Formats: sequence, C-alpha cells, structure tokens
Amino acid sequence: MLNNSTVCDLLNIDYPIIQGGMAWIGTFELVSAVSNAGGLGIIGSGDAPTEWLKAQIRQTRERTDKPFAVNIMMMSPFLKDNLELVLAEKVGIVTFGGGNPGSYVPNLKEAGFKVVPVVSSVALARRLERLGADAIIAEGVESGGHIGETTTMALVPQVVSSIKVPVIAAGGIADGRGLVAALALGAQGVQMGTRFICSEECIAHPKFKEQIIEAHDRATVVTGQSTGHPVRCLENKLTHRFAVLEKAGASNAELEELGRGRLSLGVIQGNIEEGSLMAGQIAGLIKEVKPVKAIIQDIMAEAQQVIDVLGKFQSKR
Ligand code: TUI
Repeated sequence: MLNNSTVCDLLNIDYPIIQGGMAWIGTFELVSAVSNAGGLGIIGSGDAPTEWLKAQIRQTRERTDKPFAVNIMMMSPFLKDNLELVLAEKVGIVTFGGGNPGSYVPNLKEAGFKVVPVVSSVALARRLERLGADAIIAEGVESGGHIGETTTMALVPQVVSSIKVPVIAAGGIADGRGLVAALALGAQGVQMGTRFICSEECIAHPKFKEQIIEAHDRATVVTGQSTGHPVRCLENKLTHRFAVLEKAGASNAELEELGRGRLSLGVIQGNIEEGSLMAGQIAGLIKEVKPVKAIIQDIMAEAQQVIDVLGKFQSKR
C-alpha cells in the first residue's frame, strides 16, 4: 500500500499527495477539498495581505477538521505579519517558497509547528534540515511559477541522499506514474500544483483551466532569467513581451513594472493573453477538469497499478 509513508505520519494525512500553495488560487475552496480527500491542502498566501490570509484560514477551518498548511512566500511584503498570524492561528504546518526561510524556522519549531520548506538546491535543503525543517519539498525546474535550475529527476535523489528528513518531490508530476517515479527516486510523497488547478473546486478562471487542458508538452516558457527570478508560465502575448524586453536589456524595474498585477489578471480574471498563467511543464498531460477527490483517488489507483506491474516485471527475472 502507498499510504504508509513517513510524510503521511508526519503530516497526519491519508495519502502522500500535497497541493502546491499557489498564490491567488490556493484558496479555502481547493485547500479544504484536498484535505477532506486525504491529501494536504495548502493556502497560497503569495503577496496577499494578512487580513486576507486570516479570512482564508477561518474559512478553511469551517470546511474541514483535517490538517492543512499555509505557504508563506518569502518575497511577500507581508511576510512578518503573515508569519505572526499563522503562529497566532496555530495553523500547525507551514511551507515556504521563493527564498531562504532559515531565520524563521527555529521560531516556528519552538511553537510546535511542522516546517516544510520548498528548495531547488541540495545546499539549501541541508541548511534547512540543520535549522530544524521537518521535511523538504525538492522542486524541479519543470514546476510552474518561480523556479530553480535543476530537473526533478536530478534534484530529488540528490536531496534524498543529502538529508535525513523526508523529501517530497515537486515539478512535473500529475498522475500515478509521476507519484511512483518520485517514490523510486527516494521521495516519500509529491506536491502538485498544475494538476490541482484543473479541479472543479479550484477558483482559477475557466479560461485558464482550458489553456492547461489545451497545452502541449512545450506550451510553457521561462521569463525573468535576466532578473534572477525565473518564472515558468504558459506562453502568451505577455511572455512574448517579456522576452522582447529582456532581449533589449531592460532593467529589473521595467520588467517588474510589466509583471505587476499580471497573475490575478490571468488566473482569476481569465485574461489569457495579457495575464500571467503560471503552470508547470506537465500541463500537457492534463486532459480534464475533475473533482479533487477523483484526482487523488485516480492517482492512488494508478500508482498502485504501476507498482503491481513493476513487481511482476521484477519477479520474472
Ligand atoms: O515559490 C515557489 N513558486 C512561486 S512563488 C510565486 S509568487 C511570484 N509571483 C510573481 C513573480 C514571482 C513570484 C510563484 N511561484 N516555488 C517554491 C520555490 N522556492 N522554488 C524555488 C524556490 C527557492 C528559490 C530560492 C527557494 C529558496 C531559494 O533560496 C535562495 C537563497 O536565498 O538561497
């Protein structure tokens, strides 16, 4: 069986499936659905104000008594207030993304929290384990949004071999084959963002979901390489404008200006040409919008089938 991973024990969940804490669309509707289905839902606080996050935590609690987490984005202008809020609200599990959360880990540990940072390098995974991280999400360059440089295939086993705490694989995973592959690399679970965008419960605009359904294997591009903050999105008019500006040697300030407000324009308002449609390379595998419960059940069933086939393959030799 697949639900016996240490990540399940650590987070008190039934299945080793964790939802990516996506800004704007990792809201209580999706979070409570994932947690109620036996995975771990994560509120994506992004750069949202603390009052918004407080309301999201409260609304999630109204809909589930299962564990859920908050993702804290290190570049948020409300970073400190949001951290104080999750402590006051005793959320219990925090993930971090978009930077090094090292200085905040000890405080959360003292308060009894489970701390699960997202990293894109072995060095940061090691440092955060030393500071008390309970598990590490190793996120490959296949992911949507803000990304590192190493592929999931190369990053996950290197992180697994470098630390003792459980590793969760992220980036390029959307089905049971991906889950089994992650387990084969030594991970104890997976985090998925793009797959959960195409759920009935996710509040993402239907036009954004449709763009993912229609995506092919090369539908995403990476912008912002020149700024040191590369971001993967579905290719559209906005990413073309970024590419032209970057080629012309635009300053970080100009690129930031072009990016302002674009994520909500794309993913909430459904402006698929002028908005930022952050999504991972696995978008091309996702062919339908389904209820969260079906997504999780189908992945678990497929993973079990794959394991059974692999087991037979081995016994024939
Ligand atoms: O955080 C993410 N993905 C994100 S955050 C985000 S919000 C955003 N909005 C507009 C423009 C840019 C970002 C969208 N997507 N994933 C987790 C993740 N964290 N991936 C990589 C990292 C990471 C990168 C550097 C973690 C730590 C880090 O540390 C650098 C250092 O200081 O050592």
